[in-house]
Amino acid sequence: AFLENVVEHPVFLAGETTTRFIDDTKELFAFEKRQDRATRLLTYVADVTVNGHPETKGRARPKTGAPTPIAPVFARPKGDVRPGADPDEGPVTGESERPATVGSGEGELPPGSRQLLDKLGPKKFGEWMRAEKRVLVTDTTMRDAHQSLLATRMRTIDIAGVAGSYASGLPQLLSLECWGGATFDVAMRFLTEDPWERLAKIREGAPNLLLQCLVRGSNGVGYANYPDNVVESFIERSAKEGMDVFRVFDCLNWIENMRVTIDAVNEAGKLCEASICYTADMLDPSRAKYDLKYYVSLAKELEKAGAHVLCVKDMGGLLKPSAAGILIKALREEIALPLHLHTHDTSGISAATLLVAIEAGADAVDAAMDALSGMTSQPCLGSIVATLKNGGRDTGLDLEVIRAISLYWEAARGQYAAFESDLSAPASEVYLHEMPGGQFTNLKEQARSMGLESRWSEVARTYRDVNDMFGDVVKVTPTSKVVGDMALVMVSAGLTRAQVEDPDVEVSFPESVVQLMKGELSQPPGGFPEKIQKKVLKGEAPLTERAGALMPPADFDAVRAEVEGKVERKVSDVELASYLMYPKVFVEFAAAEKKYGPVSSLPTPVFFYGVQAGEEISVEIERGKTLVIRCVGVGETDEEGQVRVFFELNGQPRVIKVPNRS
Ligand code: BTN
Ligand code: 3PY
Ligand code: ZN
Repeated sequence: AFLENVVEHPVFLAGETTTRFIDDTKELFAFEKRQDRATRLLTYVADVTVNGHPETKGRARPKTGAPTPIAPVFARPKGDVRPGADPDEGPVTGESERPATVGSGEGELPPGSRQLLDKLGPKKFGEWMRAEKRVLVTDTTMRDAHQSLLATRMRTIDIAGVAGSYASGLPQLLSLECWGGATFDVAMRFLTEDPWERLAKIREGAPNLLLQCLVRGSNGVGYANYPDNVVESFIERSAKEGMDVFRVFDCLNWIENMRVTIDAVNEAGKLCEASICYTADMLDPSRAKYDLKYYVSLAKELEKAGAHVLCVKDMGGLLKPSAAGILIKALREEIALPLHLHTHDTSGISAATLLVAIEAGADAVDAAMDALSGMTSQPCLGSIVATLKNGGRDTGLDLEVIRAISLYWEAARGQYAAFESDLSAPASEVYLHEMPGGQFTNLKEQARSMGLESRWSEVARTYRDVNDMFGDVVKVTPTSKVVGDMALVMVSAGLTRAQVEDPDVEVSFPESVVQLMKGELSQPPGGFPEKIQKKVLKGEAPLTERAGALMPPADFDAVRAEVEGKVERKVSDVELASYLMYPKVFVEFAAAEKKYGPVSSLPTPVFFYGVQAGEEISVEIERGKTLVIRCVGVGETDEEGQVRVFFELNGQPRVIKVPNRS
């Protein structure tokens, strides 16, 4: 095993070994871990085969015979010698042979937005965006689309598996939104995956496209403020690992809560896209606090704060076409930054919003690949591109490529039937509750699990009541989660807004509501309504300053020692970053990873449902290292409650015993 480690080591392979190679290369001694990986993976496959996956239990199953997603390969400059690139043989996945760099040479990827950012730097890149005639397009499929349609459950193998197709087929894209938001937490918590591994794999597949992530200002990729140096180090680390564009927002549009992040993105030399979150209805005089002046003044402040791009982030899909036209036109006149519009199609009208915004001068728009677009997700990318084709603002994107990539996503989506919502039509109800797209399906699910399924319209109405009771707030993670938590408590306890506000009615508020009212997430201009805040905080004084600024900075060495104690091994810098964001989730993820090995490399149907007797799968656990796993049979449960699962691993018989927990 030691020799195997030596001859397979990249330094050895590159012929760059020195006399200190063996002494200095500690991973050469990691054979115990290497040998174990296959056994651990077999243990997982056996377990999920016998017990199922907790996340899919009792839920819809993918259709039998659902197709496997196969990433399309597009014609490249000649000289493409990747195995399987023969067009007569149909599409193949050839990611492993992808060149690590782009350039104009034969067989290499066409240069894209990433090369342009490298060349121009972030400030000039922003100027380029603003001067560009084409409508620039960000594809959100890898982040917001599955966050909004499939509860963020899309796995790395399905996401990164198509990155190379984008790189070769759609080099005109502005960016791939593929990371941050809820993906960070969900990857570890529900998918037993390392979010940093996802980033690395997408980065490798698409070295010519900008990668974009979503950051909740001082709430990082979490649900409340972190110490400033934790947010700073998170941004710095993400940039080092390959992130290019940071879309930064605050859940109450409080710019003080965004500055640390904006500064860190600038410090890292990356593109800072600061957001104004759109809420209410700009044209409704009864909610005058969110009028045109409000948004324009936020935009001006963000421009001053160091943004390179301004994002109009319509997380609820509340921006109506008429308002979009007025807003974009005004922003174009009042600030010099390029404008990037993000919306959701919950109402069914978002394509009209995009088109009016484009008419009014929007520089860039977000859309999702057809198969993952619409409803609570983004507008349909292919249709937007087709609509703009041959006009003055043609996106330059290839519709045939879009169709091929969308077919991939259609097949990928088919594997996640367990996470589909029952939403089957657009809903103007969104103008009542104003829930963000990413929350809508989740809250519906939460309501169902509490037995409130048949009372959804009450939940929606109550959600709005909570909004009004909290002072008519911006609703986006994490504030949206708080409003949702409160609404569910009220509906299930049969409490009205008047009762909740009544000092004489005893209410047990969810912890998230207490945190919100204390000011641990963010603060609205002028504070929260005093009456409800007093009742929630039971006399405790709320914060008047930014929560993150009051926290002592994390002592990174001490935190590292702490996590290494918990997981009983050294941790890498990215693992430390994960722990700083999600201490408990990371430790549990590390334990699951230790027990089950690299489960992220399992095909999705196997990850969620295991294998059947007679089935054979191949699993690439690292580049060029593939395990062939065949399930020979599954035994009966013995007196001790154990089940034997019989495998062949690369042709060798193996028996794995797992407890029957079902
Ligand atoms: C974790 O602890 O974070 C991940 C838990 C994974 C549990 C696995 S999933 C397949 C199998 N079925 C179960 O019920 N448990 C294991
Ligand atoms: C998130 O914060 O995850 C969002 O998608 C907000 O829109
Ligand atoms: Zn969104």
